[in-house]
This record gives sequence, structure tokens and C-alpha cells, in this order.
Amino acid sequence: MKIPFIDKRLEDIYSKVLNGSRLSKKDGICIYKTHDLIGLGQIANHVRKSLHGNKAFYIYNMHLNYTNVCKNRCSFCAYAKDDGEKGAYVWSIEDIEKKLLERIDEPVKELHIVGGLNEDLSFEYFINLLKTVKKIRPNATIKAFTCVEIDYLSNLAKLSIKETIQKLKDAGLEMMPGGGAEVLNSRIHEALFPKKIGHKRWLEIVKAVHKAGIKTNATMLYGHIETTEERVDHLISLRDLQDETHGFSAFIPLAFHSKNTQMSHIPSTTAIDDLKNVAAARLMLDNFDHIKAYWVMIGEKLAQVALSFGADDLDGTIIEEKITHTAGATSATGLTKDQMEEMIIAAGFTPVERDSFYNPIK
Ligand code: V47
Ligand code: SF4
Repeated sequence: MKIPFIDKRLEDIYSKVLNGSRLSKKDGICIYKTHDLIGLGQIANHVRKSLHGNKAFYIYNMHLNYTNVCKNRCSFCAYAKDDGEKGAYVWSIEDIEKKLLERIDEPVKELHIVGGLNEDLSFEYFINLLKTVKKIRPNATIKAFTCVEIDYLSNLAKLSIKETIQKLKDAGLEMMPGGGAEVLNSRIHEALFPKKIGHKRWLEIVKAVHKAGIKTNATMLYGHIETTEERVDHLISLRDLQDETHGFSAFIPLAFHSKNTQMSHIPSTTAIDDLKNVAAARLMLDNFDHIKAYWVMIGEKLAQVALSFGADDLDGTIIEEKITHTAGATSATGLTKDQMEEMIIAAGFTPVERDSFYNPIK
């Protein structure tokens, strides 16, 4: 298909994509810098359609954020609290049972479980948490804990990363979400989340997780202090690791929301930047099968548009999303299955309900 590019630099990128050649750092920077958003979108859509045709995936999922008490206090996070601070909470195993039982009649296929680093919780709590969830929801996949939590749990349990993963796996862990990487860069790490593990450690843990046979997602938190070059380097680091492990399932660009954070002066991301991040991911991450447009962060309407800019997945129904809504997200806190399907159909795609591993639900 011939694309009438306004920015002629995109012609080279399109030729590389058509030839199956890998895009360079310079191409990545051009993708972010171009003003030819429609031309860029058409290239990304070409790749998206060649991989997934007209399908757009979603999952019936549920988020469980077991505690918001966190010792790291990253400056971009509105969700975390100190112990004893107003609004701080920890769910007991009984609270978690209650939450699950309240919605037991719903066909939930995945439980997305993450929380803060709360020094009051023991390693046994996490094992009981996984076992309880599996007992109540034996047919739903447990996608839980970021590499940040895995690092913390290995210190707590005084076990190696490998042993920690094995214990969690034995208790029911089946997949891991992509959070915690933020931007894989030392400058940003020092400036925004110095208490959290750095990028080398994040990559080391993710590698160990993949080696243990657990698939993970990957994310990038954009729209704060990062430069274009740092964004592209982040994508290339993920692409390099994927070449080695093939353990990443989906990539999710996460749009920074600054309300109630220590960085509340930073304005919201623009629709143009949100779409560029989706397209950049689709084009740079040539070894990732799936790119998610996370409707919670970019809003339902833009997520529909993102399906034509490289994304093939809208994540899920969610219900009770906390992390982004505490930071000012104006999207719904959850959607019904019908709403997800209507969104996808209205955007011109065919909805496919999936499980955590992208198998269609019959
Ligand atoms: O790691 C924290 C981000 C992440 C803010 O793998 C913020 O399927 C925006 O990783 N504004 C957690 N973002 C969410 C996450 C995720 C979400 C959906 C699906 C999957 C998946 C993973 O949220 C954190 C951090 O990068 N975050 N604060 C904020 N103010
Ligand atoms: Fe804690 Fe995660 Fe928030 Fe950082 S982003 S303060 S690690 S909950």
C-alpha cells in the first residue's frame, strides 16, 4: 500500500518495515519527532493488521491492590501512603476473600494483583494471598507483582530471586504485569524513584522470571521528565531482552497523571503524544506480539483511536482501578464486557475476548 507521507523521512521507515528490517535508534527518534501523525499511524496500523488482522483483544479482569502503604514513595505516585497516614489501607486475607466473593458470579478470567512495599506484611501473607485467590477463583489466571515487589519479597523471605519466584509459582503465580520499570534510565531513576530498584536490577529480575517460565508484560511511564532519546533507549532495552528471552507478552505505554503527586505542575500528556507512544511501541518492538492501549490512562475515546495506531488490545474491564484514578484519571473505574465490545466495534474492529495468554475465550 502506498502512503502519501507529508514527512518524507517516514518513507525510509516504511521501507524498512516492509522489508522486515529492524528500526534504529535514529528511526525511533524520528517517530517521536515527526508531525506526520497520520503517516506514522498508517505504518503502525500496517504492522498491527499484518499481525492481528481486524482483531482487537480484551480480557474480563479484576484488579486487587492489596495495600497502598509503600516505603518507596516515588515522586510520580499519588497512590502510595505512609503507614498510619490518612487513607492508608492494608487488606487482610479475609478482606481479599470478601472482595472476591462479592463478584463471584462474574466471569473473571484474570486477577491483576499489585501493591505497595508494606513492611508490616510477611512473606507468608503473599503466599496465603495467592493460595486464597486460587482457591476462590481456580479458573482465573493470577497475574501478580512487579519486579519491584519480587526484589522486595526475596529480601523479605531471605531467598534468592529464583527461589522466591518458585515459591510464588507454587502458590499460584502464573504471570506478571509490566509495572515498575518506569523508564529504564539512571538519571530518571535518581530523580523520580531513587528508593526503587534501578533499571539493571529490573532487567535482571525480569530475565530470571522469564527463565522460570513466567511471562510478563512491559511498560513505560511517559510524559514527565524523560527525553525522546530516553524513551527510545527504553524501547530498545526491552527489545534486546525480548530477543534473548521471548518472555514478554504485551507492552503498555503508561501516560503520566500528575494530580496529587509531587510533580503536580506537569501537564497531562496530549492525545498526539499518547498516539505516538502507541505507534512507536508497535514499530520499535518488532519482537512483541501485543501492544495495549490502556484505556484507563488515555481515556476510552483515545483508546479506540489507538487501535488504528498500532494497538491490538484494550486491556480489560478492570473495575476499581486505583493507581491512575488517585492521580486524576477521568476515565471510568471499570467497564462492562458489553461496553468493551461496543468500543471495539465502533472503532471498526472485531472484539476477541481473551485469557491472559491471548487464547480466545469460546
Ligand atoms: O509501575 C504510577 C504507573 C504502574 C502513576 O501489565 C502511574 O497488563 C501514571 O504497570 N500516572 C502500574 N502511571 C500499572 C501497570 C499496568 C497497568 C495496566 C496493565 C498492566 C499489565 C500493567 O503505574 C506503575 C507506574 O509506572 N503509575 N503512578 C501516575 N501518577
Ligand atoms: Fe510504591 Fe509503586 Fe507507588 Fe513507587 S509507584 S511509591 S513503588 S506503589
